[in-house]
Amino acid sequence: MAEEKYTHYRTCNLCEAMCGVAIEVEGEKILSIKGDPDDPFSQGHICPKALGLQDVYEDPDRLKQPLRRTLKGWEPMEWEAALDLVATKLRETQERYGRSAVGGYFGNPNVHNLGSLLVLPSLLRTLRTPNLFSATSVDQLPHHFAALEMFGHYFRIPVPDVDRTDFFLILGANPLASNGSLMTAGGIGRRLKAIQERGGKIVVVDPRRTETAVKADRHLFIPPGRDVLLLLALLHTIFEEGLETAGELEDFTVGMEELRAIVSDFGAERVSPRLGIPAQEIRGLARDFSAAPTAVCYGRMGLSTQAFGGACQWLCNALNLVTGNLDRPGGAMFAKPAFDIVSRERRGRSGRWKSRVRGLPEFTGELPTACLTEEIRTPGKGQIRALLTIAGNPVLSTPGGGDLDQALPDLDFMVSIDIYLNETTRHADVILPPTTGLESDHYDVAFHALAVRNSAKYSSALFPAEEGRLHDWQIYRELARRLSTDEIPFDETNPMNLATPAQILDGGLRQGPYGKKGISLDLLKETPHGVDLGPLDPCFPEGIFTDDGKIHLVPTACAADLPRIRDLLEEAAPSNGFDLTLIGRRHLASNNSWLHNSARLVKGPKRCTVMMHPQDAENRGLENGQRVRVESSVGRIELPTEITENVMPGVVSIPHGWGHGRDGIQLRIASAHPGASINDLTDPRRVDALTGNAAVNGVPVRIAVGG
Ligand SMILES: Nc1nc2c(c(=O)[nH]1)N[C@H]1C(S)=C(S)[C@@H](COP(=O)(O)OP(=O)(O)OC[C@H]3O[C@@H](n4cnc5c(=O)[nH]c(N)nc54)[C@H](O)[C@@H]3O)O[C@H]1N2
Ligand SMILES: Nc1nc2c(c(=O)[nH]1)N[C@H]1C(S)=C(S)[C@@H](COP(=O)(O)OP(=O)(O)OC[C@H]3O[C@@H](n4cnc5c(=O)[nH]c(N)nc54)[C@H](O)[C@@H]3O)O[C@H]1N2
Ligand code: SF4
Ligand SMILES: [Mo]
Repeated sequence: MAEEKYTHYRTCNLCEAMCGVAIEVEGEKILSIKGDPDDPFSQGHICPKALGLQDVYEDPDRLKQPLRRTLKGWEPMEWEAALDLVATKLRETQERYGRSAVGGYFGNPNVHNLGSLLVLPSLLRTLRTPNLFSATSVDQLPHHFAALEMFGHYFRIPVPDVDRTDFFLILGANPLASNGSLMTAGGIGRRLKAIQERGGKIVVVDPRRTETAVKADRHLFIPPGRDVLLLLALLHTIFEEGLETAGELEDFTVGMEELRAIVSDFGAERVSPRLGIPAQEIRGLARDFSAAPTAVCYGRMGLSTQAFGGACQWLCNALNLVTGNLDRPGGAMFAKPAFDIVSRERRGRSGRWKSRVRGLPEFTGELPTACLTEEIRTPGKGQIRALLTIAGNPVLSTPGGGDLDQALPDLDFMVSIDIYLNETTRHADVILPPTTGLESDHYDVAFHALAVRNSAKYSSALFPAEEGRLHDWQIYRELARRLSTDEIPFDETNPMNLATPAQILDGGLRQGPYGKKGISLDLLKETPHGVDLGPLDPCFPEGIFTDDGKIHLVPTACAADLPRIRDLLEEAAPSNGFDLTLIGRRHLASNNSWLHNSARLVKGPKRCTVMMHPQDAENRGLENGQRVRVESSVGRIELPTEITENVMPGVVSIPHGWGHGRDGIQLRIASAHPGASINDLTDPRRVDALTGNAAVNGVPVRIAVGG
């Protein structure tokens, strides 16, 4: 008898875009994955990665049972024994060496996972260690920093109101490859096209002519790491020409005069030679931005993962504010999610402690990941001796990953909660594999809060967890229970310690801003395509969470970064023969380091190449496709060239997330497409001094012929 065919609707949780997918299923077999045209948010858009939902689910290399590393190799374990062992080792380490001796690193997929967002904090509370790290500080920490300093809450992050803007200034983001980031906007291509169709303009500033730059009305090349000068010069023109206006926020803003004084040093004529952009062009851009009926400046990865990340995000916000574009339709706005994570009680904190070795600052309970390796390697009180990684691949994703690869075997104990045995988890003593993707209930707790339109959507698991499998959140609970002490007990009678993520979500939805209007888990279950909750609304002054209720246009910490910024005005000495500057890039079909084990997603021309300008290639006598060695102050890798006018002279670009095929890993498809890891070249000492965020872009490198 033929099995029943049906269509399952859910949100793809692979990137931030929250696309609705329609999955056609027959029995236990997936027949197709398509965009869901009835999803009010994404309206049918998907990208090739959506197929990854199926490929990861069906991947024979995906782990399904706990593994323990022994002298004879990896051996399967029963869950009870594995959880007991992990808890015992972590507890023993802390009893012997103190709480700091257990470190944690949490990767990107946690933010795309309901169970992790709602339940992981309770496990971390039982560990109570100052040594927690995550992908945040290799990514968007500067956005959180600017949000906390200026608006009083680390998650009060403005998102560009793309659907209503008339002028979209994009710096260091490539949404046509990334599908948008800190700008959840399923179908960003359609939304960008609509700006142009209604007579608006898109300007892209990027050292590479990206997929997005090609479609823009204007693209400006900029040397990596100098955007802060451009932003200051744009503000300079605005003040000099009397174009500034805080609009409705005037009464709630402090620092306008201070900002005017700060930017006075950064006229377009002065910064122009450092940017290679004519002064007239800079002034014209400032005037166009101010004159547009609505405009928004948006800076992403290329602006935050560089040496001036914090200053850049501060100044993007400032530019939006002084042109009257903050918190108004068509400008930079704030989402109002049904499950609201932005509360006065949890505004976020910074600088409460510093990293032991280098003194980098804490931010909302975490230290910058750029100092993880040295905290493992440097002996003394507080050294990390046991490590817990969850959904992270820091060997490929964090600066100086090559060094971390060498340091992990020095740990007394390592446990990884991950679905694969990969470049990082191969060093673990125990791997605990949770269910994933299609086996889990899903709701985007984080990304609804960063979306360009308010909506709510719940996805039930498509397939039930197989017998004997645990969800991530069940693993956290089991570990927390076992780690509980008299000092930090895990209270088994506390309803929050018993509730499922779905129950916690339901409580939050009912208490949330649309609870009274009937939004609850039951309602969302009855609405499988999701519920539209309308365009973004202004939320200030109520949404300003600073102590004095004012927006701080010039936070003290940011002003203190100015001497470093002024140094950028002077020509720096070339660094030891490293005559090129390295930046990263993303490809539509990759997802950081972990979708390369899907045959459908890795097929096609080699992606892990070093892009360089024809002039730079000619000067070095290099040909297209030739294998070269790229060297930095910390490492060297080999990979083929890709000669193209799409990168500016003096700049080379390498994608991150490659470097597979290492010993002891069973990722059959990824191993056949190894590539090399850009993070063997990035230097963990290069951080944004203001926030501690890793500066993985703008790395000085040189190129030699390979072999
Ligand atoms: N040079 C350079 N470096 C970069 C970047 C760059 O642009 N350039 N980008 C940075 C950015 S933005 C980010 S976010 C980081 C990402 O850094 P990481 O998060 O450390 O790296 P990922 O490659 O996303 O690794 C995700 C891990 O999660 C596992 N995983 C997937 N799904 C699940 C699940 O459901 N549960 C569990 N437990 N595990 C799961 C995968 O197997 C993989 O091991 O990389 C950063 N590194
Ligand atoms: N297909 C795909 N989609 C993804 C991911 C993926 O790996 N693959 N990763 C997801 C994640 S974790 C994130 S955080 C987002 C990131 O989303 P985006 O921020 O859009 O990511 P990128 O494509 O890395 O874009 C960064 C751009 O900055 C440019 N750049 C580098 N240095 C500088 C600089 O100094 N100044 C300026 N102005 N530009 C610079 C680069 O050339 C690049 O075009 O993407 C998400 N979506
Ligand atoms: S754009 Fe992102 S959310 Fe949409 S289908 Fe692709 S990976 Fe999934
Ligand atoms: Mo990211």
